[in-house]
Amino acid sequence: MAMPRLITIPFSHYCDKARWALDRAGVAYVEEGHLPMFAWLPALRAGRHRTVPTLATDAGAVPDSTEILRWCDRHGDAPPLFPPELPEVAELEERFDRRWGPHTRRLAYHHLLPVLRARIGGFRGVPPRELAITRALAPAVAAMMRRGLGIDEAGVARSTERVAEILADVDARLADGRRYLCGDRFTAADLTFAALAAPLVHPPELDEVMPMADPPPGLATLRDRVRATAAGAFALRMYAQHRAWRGSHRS
Ligand SMILES: N[C@@H](CCC(=O)N[C@@H](CS)C(=O)NCC(=O)O)C(=O)O
Repeated sequence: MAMPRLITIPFSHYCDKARWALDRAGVAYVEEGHLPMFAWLPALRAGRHRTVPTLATDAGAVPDSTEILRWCDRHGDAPPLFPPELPEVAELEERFDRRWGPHTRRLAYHHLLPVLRARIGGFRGVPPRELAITRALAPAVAAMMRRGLGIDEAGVARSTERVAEILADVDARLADGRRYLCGDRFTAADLTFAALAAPLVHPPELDEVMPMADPPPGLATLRDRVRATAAGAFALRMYAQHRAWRGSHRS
C-alpha cells in the first residue's frame, strides 16, 4: 500500500484536526502543504472536494476532517475516537465542526488579514512559489479571503456571539470536574474542540505550523480572554497531554 498523502494548508485548524488523528493513530503519511487557494487544485485532483484536509489513499480520497477521524478509527492502532457506546461524541463533534471551527477561524483572520504580507513565511513544506505569489498579491488575496470567509462587521459580530456560546457550553460541561467532554476518556469531541480552538488559544505545540509567537494586538487580547476560560484552558491541556507528533511530515 502506498503511503497516504495528506493535502493541507499547514496552519489550518481543520488540517491539524486530521493530522492529530493520524499521528495519534500511528498512521504513517506524507503531508503536502499549500497556501489558501493553491490547495484547491491538489484537493480536487485527489478527490472531488476543493477543501482541505483531503487524505489521498490507494482506496480513494477521504475529503473531510471528520471522515479522516473515522478512517483513523478503522486503520489506526489507537483507542477509538468515536467509541460506539458513546453516541454523544458524534453529536458534539458535528456541533464543533459547524458552530465553532468557522467562527474561531473568522475571528483570527479578521485580525491577521490586515497584516497578511508580514505574516507570510515560515510555513514548513509550502512550495516557495506559493509564498512568493501570495506575498506579491497580498492585498488581493486578503480581499478574496475576506469575501470567502464572510469577514465583515456583521460576520465578526455573529462569530463573536457563537464563540461566546460554545465557550459557555464547554465551560458548563466541564463544571462537574470531568477530565474530558464525554467523561473519562479522550474522544473525537475533545480532539475537535481543541483543534478548532487553536486559532484563538495558540497552543505552543503548533508553533512550527501555526506560528503565533507575536499575534496582532487584537488577537493577543482575544487569545488571553479565551485562554482564561475553563474551555480555553481545556483546549490547551488537550494539546499538551494528547498532541504527540508522529507523522512523516516532521522531517
Ligand atoms: N468540513 C470541512 C471543512 C474544511 C475547511 O473548511 N477547510 C478550509 C481550510 S481551513 C478550506 O479548505 N477552504 C477552502 C475553500 O473553502 O475553498 C472539513 O471538516 O474537512
